[in-house]
Amino acid sequence: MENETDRDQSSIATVVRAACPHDCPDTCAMLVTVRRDYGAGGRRVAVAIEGDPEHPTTDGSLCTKVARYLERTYHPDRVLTPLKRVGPKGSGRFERTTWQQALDDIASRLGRIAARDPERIVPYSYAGTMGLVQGEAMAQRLFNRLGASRLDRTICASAGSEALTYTLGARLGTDLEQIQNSRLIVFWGANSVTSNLHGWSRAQQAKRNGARLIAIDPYRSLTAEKCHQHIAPMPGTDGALALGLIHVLVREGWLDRDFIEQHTLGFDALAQRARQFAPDRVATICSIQASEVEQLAHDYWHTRPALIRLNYGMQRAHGGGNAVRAIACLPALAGHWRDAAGGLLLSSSGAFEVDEPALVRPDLLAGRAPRTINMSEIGRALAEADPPIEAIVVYNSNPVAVAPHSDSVVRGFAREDLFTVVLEHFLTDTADYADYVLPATTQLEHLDVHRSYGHLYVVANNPAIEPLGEALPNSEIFRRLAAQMGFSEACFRETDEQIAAQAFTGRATTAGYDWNTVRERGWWRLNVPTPYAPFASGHFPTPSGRCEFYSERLAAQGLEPLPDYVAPYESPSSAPELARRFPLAMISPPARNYLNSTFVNVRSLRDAEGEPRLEIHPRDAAERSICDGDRVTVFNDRGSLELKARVTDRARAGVVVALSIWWRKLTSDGRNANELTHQRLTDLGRAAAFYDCLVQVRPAGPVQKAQG
Ligand SMILES: Nc1nc2c(c(=O)[nH]1)N[C@H]1C(S)=C(S)[C@@H](COP(=O)(O)OP(=O)(O)OC[C@H]3O[C@@H](n4cnc5c(=O)[nH]c(N)nc54)[C@H](O)[C@@H]3O)O[C@H]1N2
Ligand SMILES: Nc1nc2c(c(=O)[nH]1)N[C@H]1C(S)=C(S)[C@@H](COP(=O)(O)OP(=O)(O)OC[C@H]3O[C@@H](n4cnc5c(=O)[nH]c(N)nc54)[C@H](O)[C@@H]3O)O[C@H]1N2
Ligand SMILES: [Mo]
Repeated sequence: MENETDRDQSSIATVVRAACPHDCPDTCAMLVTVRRDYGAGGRRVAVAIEGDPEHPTTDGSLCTKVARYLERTYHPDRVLTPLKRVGPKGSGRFERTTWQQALDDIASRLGRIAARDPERIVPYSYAGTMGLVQGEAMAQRLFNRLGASRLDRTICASAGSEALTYTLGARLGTDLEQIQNSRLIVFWGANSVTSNLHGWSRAQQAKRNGARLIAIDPYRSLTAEKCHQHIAPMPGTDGALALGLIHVLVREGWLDRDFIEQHTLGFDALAQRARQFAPDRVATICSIQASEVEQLAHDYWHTRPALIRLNYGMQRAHGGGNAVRAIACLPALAGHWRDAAGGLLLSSSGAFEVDEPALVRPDLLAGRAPRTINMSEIGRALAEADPPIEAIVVYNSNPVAVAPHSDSVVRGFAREDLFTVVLEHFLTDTADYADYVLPATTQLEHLDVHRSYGHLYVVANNPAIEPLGEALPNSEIFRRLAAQMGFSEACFRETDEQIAAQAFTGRATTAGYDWNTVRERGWWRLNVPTPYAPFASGHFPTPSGRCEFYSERLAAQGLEPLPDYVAPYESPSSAPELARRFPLAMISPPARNYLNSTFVNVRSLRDAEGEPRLEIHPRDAAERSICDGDRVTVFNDRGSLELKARVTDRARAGVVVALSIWWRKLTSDGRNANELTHQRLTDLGRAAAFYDCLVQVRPAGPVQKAQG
């Protein structure tokens, strides 16, 4: 691959095929240009990064964040040696230590706890990398072997995922590569300009071809502002809106009766349920116009192909699961699955037949069934779990910044009797509470293989450079820890190559998967037809083989079997007393230049984002004597934080928007939006309800003091 004959040149360029590791539906194929630096002992140096122009969905472009991946990798603040705590928890004071000392101590501490009760050890991880090798493989093997508590990974998508599974049978949807052929695209709780750029560019193509674009979002997001129409319901009311649309479709007979007859279950019951959701009532619940409901139903029936680009932003409220269920009924009712460019896309990850047992080896549990800790309730679990949590091992996540109800999360991580190990690139808000920080490699320094939740390609990641400093891949850290703990099973000696080679089952959609071919080529389209129209002729992978409006499986659990409207925990109708004191609904969706809390410490991106702000509608601002640029205090019974007000009608009246997720330690008051969020869970999927949060706002600082 490399031509190194000309040693007179200080460096010779080669191109390495890589994958973007981040939690985003686009999972881009990347090309990393590498030179050998003979001045530095011949080490490889990454000098450029770009999107693979040949990969159909990446199409040669990266987002602004990942275009800065070199700045992140070579960041002067990278943790490059193991660190041991010397200051109080949270102070971020560490001294350098050796791998041997760190692994010795960690293994003996975990070993002593495990000898008494392994469930007192808890892993905490999410999607810092989406890779199947550096994600859960070696890590879960170790935790399964130990018999540690299991982690319910609910912080993002589980309400919507379970809703799809109950309704459609799996996380499947429209092929992203068809979006440009749609005539109507509804962005429902989806800020694609920010969170799905490569889907958005196809939507723009559709727009140029005459398609109509509609956004459903309480906030005029970067996406909503570019759509032809913007419907702005109150957060957490989407279930009512969807049932209102079903009401109109049924009332008008705008129904694909053949599709309903052949491929759905429970139509009569659903129609009956929808009768309760006349547009007038829906308008009141959502705080929109009844005519918006009527018009949207009309357009949805009369325009074909019609695609709903649903995204996870709308399921972060109490009723998020039921809302996704109601919305997922729409394409079957109107027959839009018949068109490859119609239907609905929330996730495509179910199309990848990942060989979970080979990767995470549940057999190592040897019949034990350890308890499960819900990651969205980590604050409460660290305080109340019985038996108590004595050790937590964090990797691929930054819970102190991203988990709800910071006050309880911080108190939990501050426990002096908690033994905390954090595998990280940087001293994040969470790493500051660690007893040991272990330096992890970035995507340029390790090997991995990726599926996607937006497109239908496996993407390979070849290491572009050697690990910086003493950093090691997650897989290698867990491998060494397993060896140190004396675990001799052969799976703990498997190489990253061997894990990548076993990642998929090699049956059905992944038949023909061959790691060596994929790593050379960079990416590989699943063994599915082109275009892929998963439900064009039914074949829903539910127990009945139909799109289940009515779900026996939900009924069997004593849950509501039909989609219903479940009001937010915190809203004027469901909590009137609370809403009197805290009348504004706060949402905190991702800022464009960050990826959750990743990239917040990259200077150029933080400069682009400015400072933490609260967007507030002019009417709500005027009522509180708040002017644009003022510092404001945002508060509820859980806490308060200070932000800079931006008075703008981007936030609809009654809603305030704090784009996120800031590092607490990089804000003026050391807090972020999760100071105000709570740990109550969604109706399905046991997920966090970040956007179900009432607050009050007042001018901050001297003004407030002067008023007494
Ligand atoms: N640049 C960037 N891209 C990202 C991320 C990032 O942090 N930054 N995060 C990644 C991750 S982990 C995820 S899960 C996805 C998230 O991406 P999306 O699924 O698009 O979700 P959000 O950005 O949370 O919310 C999308 C939109 O939903 C709106 N919204 C909030 N509440 C409601 C509601 O109740 N109803 C409706 N209809 N709309 C609502 C928000 O105002 C927002 O504009 O993006 C991924 N991509
Ligand atoms: N208020 C509010 N809170 C939210 C959200 C919101 O919209 N509003 N969004 C929620 C959502 S959708 C999500 S998905 C979660 C995201 O929560 P997390 O999954 O915790 O995501 P990040 O904050 O990006 O943190 C990932 C961390 O993993 C590290 N990392 C990356 N790659 C590697 C690696 O290879 N090895 C190791 N050891 N570490 C690595 C990064 O440096 C980073 O610090 O946050 C949730 N929290
Ligand atoms: Mo997420």
